[in-house]
Amino acid sequence: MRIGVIGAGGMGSLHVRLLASEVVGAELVAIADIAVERAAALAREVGVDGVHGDGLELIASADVEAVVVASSPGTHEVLVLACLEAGKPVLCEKPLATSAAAGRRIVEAEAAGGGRLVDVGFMRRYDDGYRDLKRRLDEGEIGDPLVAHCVHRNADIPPSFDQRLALTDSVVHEVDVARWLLGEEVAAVTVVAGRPTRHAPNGVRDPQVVLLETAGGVVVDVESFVRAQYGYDIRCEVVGETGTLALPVPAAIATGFEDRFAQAYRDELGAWVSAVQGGTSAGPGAWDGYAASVVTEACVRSAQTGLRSEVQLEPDPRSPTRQAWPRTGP
Ligand code: ISE
Repeated sequence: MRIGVIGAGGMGSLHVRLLASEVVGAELVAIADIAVERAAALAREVGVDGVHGDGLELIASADVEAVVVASSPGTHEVLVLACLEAGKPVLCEKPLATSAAAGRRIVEAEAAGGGRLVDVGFMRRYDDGYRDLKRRLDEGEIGDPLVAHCVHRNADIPPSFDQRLALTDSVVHEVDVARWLLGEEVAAVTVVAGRPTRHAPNGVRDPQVVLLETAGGVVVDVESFVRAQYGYDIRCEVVGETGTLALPVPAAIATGFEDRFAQAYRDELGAWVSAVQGGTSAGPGAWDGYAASVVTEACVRSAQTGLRSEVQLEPDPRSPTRQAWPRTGP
């Protein structure tokens, strides 16, 4: 499958290097970046001929059959909508869009087109540890889930990171994990911040704890700590009626998400290519990206007000009669 990647920064480079050498069925044919010289340098590195300074030009190229969007989140909506207009499958890095309204526009545009074309880069669904946890949960090993405890610690984050990004770009992973593991939508959120670290980025309440309440009553607490200094530490435990399940404890603390989730990123791309080639869909789609954006917007509101914030999802246009929640699966 001839693939173009939009974005030659950190995430785009990660996808380019995997697609160029480790993903069966993928033929990388083009790279785009607004800093075209950055796209050209990456293209030279992996031996790709197609170089563009405009993602829309890459999408329009007849040589590109499918697109990975890994540019800045503010560009995602226009690029994903262009892929839908062109009828080209797209894997869009999280978050799908920078607002719930933008995510909704993508959901509606895809529904209007009649087919599934959008996948979203919630790659933890491809991590072996999370997949094993979900399998055992679904098999009923611990009875009904009641509570979950999540830890999401970054050693450090870019200076541009602000309070909103801590929720919409970082905690958004646990929002998707909660929806996917539990098969339910999130109905309400509460953000609580205690003593900040002296290393906190400007205006970021770091660490902070996010309480997610699912439509079925499960409470998920998420510790978000974006300047933890010591390493990249991801934990997840689900407590059920008869026991508990947790991610395996890694032998060593990772330095960053690229190494902690190297297998997940590779398998995410492989599953996407295989699904598109087979005419099916693999993982999290536009609805999951939209739902996560609605939840993280509620988190931003709760962080501002200090109050519990309810989540209001509009009905799924693909299945108007289906309740927005509880839903099972993506
Ligand atoms: C980053 O964008 C990612 O997606 C990482 O998986 C996450 O751990 C990090 O907090 C985000 O900033």
